[in-house]
Amino acid sequence: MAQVTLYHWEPNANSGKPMLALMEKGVQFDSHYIDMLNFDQHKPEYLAINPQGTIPAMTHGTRVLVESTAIMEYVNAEFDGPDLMPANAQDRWRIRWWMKFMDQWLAPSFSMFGWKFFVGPNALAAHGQDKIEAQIARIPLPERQTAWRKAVFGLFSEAEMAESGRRIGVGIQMLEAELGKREWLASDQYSLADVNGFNLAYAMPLSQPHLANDEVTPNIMRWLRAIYRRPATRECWKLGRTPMASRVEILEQDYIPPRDESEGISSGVR
Ligand SMILES: N[C@@H](CCC(=O)N[C@@H](CS)C(=O)NCC(=O)O)C(=O)O
Repeated sequence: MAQVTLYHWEPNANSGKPMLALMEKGVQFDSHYIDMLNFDQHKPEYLAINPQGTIPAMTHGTRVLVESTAIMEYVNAEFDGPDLMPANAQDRWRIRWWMKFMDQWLAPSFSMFGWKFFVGPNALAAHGQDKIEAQIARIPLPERQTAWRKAVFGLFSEAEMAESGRRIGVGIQMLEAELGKREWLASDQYSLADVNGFNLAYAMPLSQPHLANDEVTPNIMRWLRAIYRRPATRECWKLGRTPMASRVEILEQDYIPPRDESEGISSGVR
């Protein structure tokens, strides 16, 4: 079989999605850790793989694949192992509906909190202002330059943060309602929608403790714990290198109580 290499950061969010799909399918792959806070994603070696300078990317033989959700679909279709897209057309529609909702609506909102409270301050502390300016100038995509500037220099507006907070609240309610209908998010079997959703939402009990806990979102908590317990998920988290990897351990607790609204938002990293 042609060699598979996954270029990824921590095993969460966009990097975690293809990683967990590969692990669930039992595909052997080379893990190539890209240290996002060290700007590895903008270095020539990686730009030769993905000229856009974003992670993740995957190579399979001579094929180069980008876009985390599209990579997951490739992995599911290309390799043996459990099918993560059921045959039923309505289930497939629902899986793709949820993946689109999470990618376009929910993930950018979570991301804004993570970049404001973790990525920006940590990168600034590690590199200093002058070096960061030079790093940002090397970023190929203008929209990623803007995201970095806002994160590093604290330029996300109050209105942007409030809108992201609103979207997260709505998204959590929608997830809770959907998971009240069935065991898994989008079909009666574990699917790519669950892989996608877990990587986005696993830290919610830490980052939004007042919105996601055993009192107000019991279905979300059941679902997160079920995915956390899967052997494939455990294998993914072994590839983490920062303290983020230990945040997922909150799901080892059998009960997570409601907490104050002001608690936790600084942990919402992705
Ligand atoms: N839509 C893309 C988004 C890729 C993306 O923007 N990834 C972020 C990390 S989650 C990234 O590469 N950030 C690094 C940077 O902007 O320098 C996907 O799903 O793969």
